[in-house]
Amino acid sequence: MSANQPHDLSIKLLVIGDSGVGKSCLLLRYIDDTFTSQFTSTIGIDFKVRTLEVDDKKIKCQIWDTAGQDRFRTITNVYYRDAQGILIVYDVTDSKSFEGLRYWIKNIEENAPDNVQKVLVGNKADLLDRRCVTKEEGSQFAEEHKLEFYEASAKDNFGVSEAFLDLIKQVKDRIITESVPVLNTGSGGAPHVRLHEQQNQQHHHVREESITKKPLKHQEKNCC
Ligand SMILES: Nc1nc2c(ncn2[C@@H]2O[C@H](COP(=O)(O)OP(=O)(O)OP(=O)(O)O)[C@@H](O)[C@H]2O)c(=O)[nH]1
Ligand SMILES: [Mg+2]
Repeated sequence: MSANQPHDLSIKLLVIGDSGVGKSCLLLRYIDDTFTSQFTSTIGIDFKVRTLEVDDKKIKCQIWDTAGQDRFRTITNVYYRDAQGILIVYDVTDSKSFEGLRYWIKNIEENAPDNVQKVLVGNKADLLDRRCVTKEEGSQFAEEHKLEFYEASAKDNFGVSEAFLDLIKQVKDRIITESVPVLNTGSGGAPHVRLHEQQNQQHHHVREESITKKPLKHQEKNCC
């Protein structure tokens, strides 16, 4: 499905974690189904768009790929504000990136909306002989912080679409069940999403009207 197709919901996701854990590669795998072993550290911030259908809803996902390097942290902090879902990534072969998770969780608490959805990803799980963070450690951290957890490999392509899809579903379900203010105040992402939903409801309403007109015409035809 192309990114420019009409959609029911438009959501913003953020990918965060230390430099080199594979954030850009996970996104590249999810959007373009490709992988590169070259390390081109992200400068500032980048984003990609994917539109997909989940439970009969067409969802346009704008996914922001942040730079893990310390020098960009002030820039990336700004993007938390509009995020409805966050993918937090560490590298299972790098214990420092696992320890760094505490920093990222704190950063979310300080900068992101309270109701932001989160998923934890332990990437590079293909590197069996270099692993130094066990699956149990990852899973325990996730449990402590009430996060869904996936081990993944952008390289060997496992766990990637599962993690993104889980996050997208969580965001979609929250938007649909939660009562979000209808007016776009210009400050956050959620009202924007609500606006899209509203437009879509109007669209449905128009369609309903055209359906109800049909039997009327039919009756008129019959009676004359
Ligand atoms: N073996 C293996 N290597 C990976 C995987 N994902 C990423 N890499 C490699 O890890 C390095 C860093 O990947 P990036 O995606 O650029 O890392 P990043 O988190 O975006 O880094 P910053 O942009 O600096 O924050 C690259 O050399 C990738 O090829 C994976 O699943 N398995
Ligand atoms: Mg990157």
